Amino acid sequence: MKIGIVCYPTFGGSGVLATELGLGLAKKGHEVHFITYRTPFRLTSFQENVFYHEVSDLNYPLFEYVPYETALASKLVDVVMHEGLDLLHVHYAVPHASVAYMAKKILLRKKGKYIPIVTTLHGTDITLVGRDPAMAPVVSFSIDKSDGVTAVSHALKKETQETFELQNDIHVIHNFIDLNRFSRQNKEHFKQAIAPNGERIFIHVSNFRKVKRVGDVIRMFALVEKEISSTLLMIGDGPDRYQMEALCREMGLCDKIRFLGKQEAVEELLAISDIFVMPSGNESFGLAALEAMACQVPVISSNVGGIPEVNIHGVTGYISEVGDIESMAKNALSILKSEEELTKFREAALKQAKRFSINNILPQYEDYYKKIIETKVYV
Ligand code: GMT
Repeated sequence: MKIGIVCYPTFGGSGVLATELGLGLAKKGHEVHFITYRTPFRLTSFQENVFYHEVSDLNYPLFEYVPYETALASKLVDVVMHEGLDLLHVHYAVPHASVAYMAKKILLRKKGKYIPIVTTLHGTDITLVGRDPAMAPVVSFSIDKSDGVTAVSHALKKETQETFELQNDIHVIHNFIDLNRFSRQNKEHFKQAIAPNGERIFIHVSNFRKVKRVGDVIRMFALVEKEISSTLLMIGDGPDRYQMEALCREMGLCDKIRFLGKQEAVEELLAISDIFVMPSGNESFGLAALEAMACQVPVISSNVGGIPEVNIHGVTGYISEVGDIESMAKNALSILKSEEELTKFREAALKQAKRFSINNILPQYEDYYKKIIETKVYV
């Protein structure tokens, strides 16, 4: 198949998943065209069957904001026509679903070309941004006008159906992981540098937005640290980082907490970690938690959205109510009470991660594409 992929090229989970999906499809012989405003950050090297089309940034003194949607829709028309695409798969509904619908209509009317659209809902495109009255009418309309809609968890499917009155069905395809890349490698020298006195290593990876409740990571860590000598690695960057660094200073934890910023090889940091912390206020799946589990790191998380579909309470880690840092700290300590207990959780985390292996999930997308292409409904 010739597949066009539209996504955000940044560090967010939807962009990561879209890029890994495209690369995985290309490896299986499909031709994949990424269409976005910057090279997706995991698209690091040349790969056969992979093409990248940059959406031009048409700046004009009149514009306070460059009309990206118009430029993207025009680019989609161009790429679909000239590359002969069979399907467009757009990741994150806002604004990609409505832009794809616009391109589809133009192609049909002007060129007589039918292009099916699959929209994947990732989370905040529904739970935060999409449901906002400023966006909702367009988001719900364009989801309904997609030929196929997938959601990354059952929880997100349910929430989408509760939020909008949709006619369209939603098919659940979970996030996936490449177990060749995300595995527990031996990085003992690295561990020595970070935890020279055998401290336990906690890790948090996110884009430091409000929804991630990064302050809860620090506060729960402060409770744990009173009991067990530990260090905390903070990976990623975003709007809350300044505030979080200030919180560490206020709490006198600067020597225990390291802010490492955005990291490409996050698997190397996961490989030396003992506990992954994800206290999010909203999380449709929790790809970062899955990456940790694949590296045999048990997860201490909140219980929102799709997290319980990934992190099994008492088996791969623990889940607590949002904001309950006492429970999170208690759970972390219970995993770390002995080496045997930690090993038990590590093994279970890996076993669970294997369920979400790219080898199991990618064929679900291929089957879904085939079904959508065959259905050809002129909506
Ligand atoms: O909020 C983020 O972490 C980024 C966001 C995105 O769309 O880029 O991630 C969402 O999509 C991921 C991939 O499907 C999911 O694993 C994350 O759970 C989801 N984030 C939220 O729902 C907050």
